[in-house]
Amino acid sequence: MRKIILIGRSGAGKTTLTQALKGEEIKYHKTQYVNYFESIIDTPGEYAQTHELGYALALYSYEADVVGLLLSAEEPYSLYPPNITCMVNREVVGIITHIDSPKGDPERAERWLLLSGCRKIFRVNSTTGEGVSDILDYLKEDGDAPGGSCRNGLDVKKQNPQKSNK
Ligand SMILES: Nc1nc2c(ncn2[C@@H]2O[C@H](COP(=O)(O)OP(=O)(O)OP(=O)(O)O)[C@@H](O)[C@H]2O)c(=O)[nH]1
Ligand SMILES: [Mg+2]
Repeated sequence: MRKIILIGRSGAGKTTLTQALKGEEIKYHKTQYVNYFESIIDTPGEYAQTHELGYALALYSYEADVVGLLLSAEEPYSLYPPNITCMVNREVVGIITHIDSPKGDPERAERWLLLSGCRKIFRVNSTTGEGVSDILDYLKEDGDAPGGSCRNGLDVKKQNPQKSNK
């Protein structure tokens, strides 16, 4: 399983998505510091919203294989400047959350993320799990078992035990 770092403003849904990817019960928890799991790095929204703290995100991105920029479908404005993805030498994907919200506009969020430089964009409702398996499939590497989740922060069971975890 490739490791993904989840970045986005407070309330974008990083922790909820983390729980959904890990197959855990969805339970609100305010992120106070960077939570580092085997395959997921969940960051506090304030790090993305505060210039000085943003440097920490740049450093943590080097610990990941993929950077996930979250944007709620409800957000009228994007936190991400145009072409921000070129700032890191990692794959950067866009993740639209709250796609179930009646106030939301996933198409608008997609336009913001494309403008930021994201080539691949996922749409999720983390509370029901809709779209979450697409992200899991994307993160999977050769040798990872089909289906499953990043249970308890551990990788999905490997079919090939010789292959080391990332
Ligand atoms: N309807 C719906 N609610 C969501 C979705 N994702 C997250 N939420 C809700 O949005 C709220 C904030 O979600 P969090 O996952 O805590 O947001 P966060 O990005 O981790 O926020 P910080 O920890 O403050 O950075 C919670 O009440 C979630 O239940 C979604 O896709 N759909
Ligand atoms: Mg959080």
